[in-house]
Amino acid sequence: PEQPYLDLMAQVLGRGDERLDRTGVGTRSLFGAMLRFDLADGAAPILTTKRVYWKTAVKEMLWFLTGGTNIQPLLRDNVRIWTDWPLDAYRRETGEEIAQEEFERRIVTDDDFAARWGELGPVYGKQWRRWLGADGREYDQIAELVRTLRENPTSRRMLFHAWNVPELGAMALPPCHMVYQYHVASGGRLNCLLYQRSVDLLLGAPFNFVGAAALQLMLAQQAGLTPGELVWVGGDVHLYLNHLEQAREQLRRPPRTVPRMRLTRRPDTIDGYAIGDFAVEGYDPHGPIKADVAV
Ligand code: THF
Repeated sequence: PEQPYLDLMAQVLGRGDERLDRTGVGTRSLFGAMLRFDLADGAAPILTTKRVYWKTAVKEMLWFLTGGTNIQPLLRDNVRIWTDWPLDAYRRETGEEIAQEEFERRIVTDDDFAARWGELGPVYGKQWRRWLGADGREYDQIAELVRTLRENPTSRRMLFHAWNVPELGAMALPPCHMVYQYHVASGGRLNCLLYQRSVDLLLGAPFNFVGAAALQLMLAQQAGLTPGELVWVGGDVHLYLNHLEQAREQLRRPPRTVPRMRLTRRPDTIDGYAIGDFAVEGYDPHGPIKADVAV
């Protein structure tokens, strides 16, 4: 099940178009790709060819669902994958060469500091739960989705979107995983199609698969459905030039048995989940592969 991911990685490595990107690091890039993960019987898209910190990815998804856009709760939960963008802004604007650990410590312990420097702008959580309409109302796309999954599962409008055009400029980073569309197949299987416009194939994609699958499990449970397929579509799929060695290393590793992920409890609402409600079994990956994230 992760072989198509590895094949895509090999394609990007072998015939990706080399170009300079926004971050200045440079990438090899291919445009347009699809991967399909069958989540039936608990199968989880957690890669085995390197250790994926699946709890971090699930915590990130739970944070999106809270509607939050400040990194303070993430850091309090020991999730550091969003620190680089606020840290970069802090260093740029103050000229202070603060260490990442010190910056994170101040975000965690000082609410005023967190309010000023930990904010990412109107990113995922805001758009998913509180999209501000031209009518001044806030729209909760997730609550609406759960309602439709329950009441009108043949709908072709079951989706939520984060690409809020007028607010893009205020975001620390415009959304990468932009649209999640859902589909209920016969037998009550819940399928998801995730469209991701920009894909950091080595570091980001493995997290995005896990986050999307976790969300699919929660939505299915809330709507009385069972998880079906996760269809992932990538736009600009790239490997950063400082990730090529890591990609080659990963491609040398044979995939292992697919792990399972399940929910251990059924909360009353989509807002009731916590990291302890997720159990992963049979996860026996190869070792981690270290790489720097491009900011
Ligand atoms: N920007 C870039 N360049 N790549 C991305 O993947 C990315 N994201 C989010 C926003 N901007 C992005 C941030 N997500 C890691 C994982 C996901 C991230 C950012 C960083 C990361 O460093 N993972 C390491 C360590 C994990 C850990 O320490 O817990 C790993 O080995 O997986 C994609 O949505």
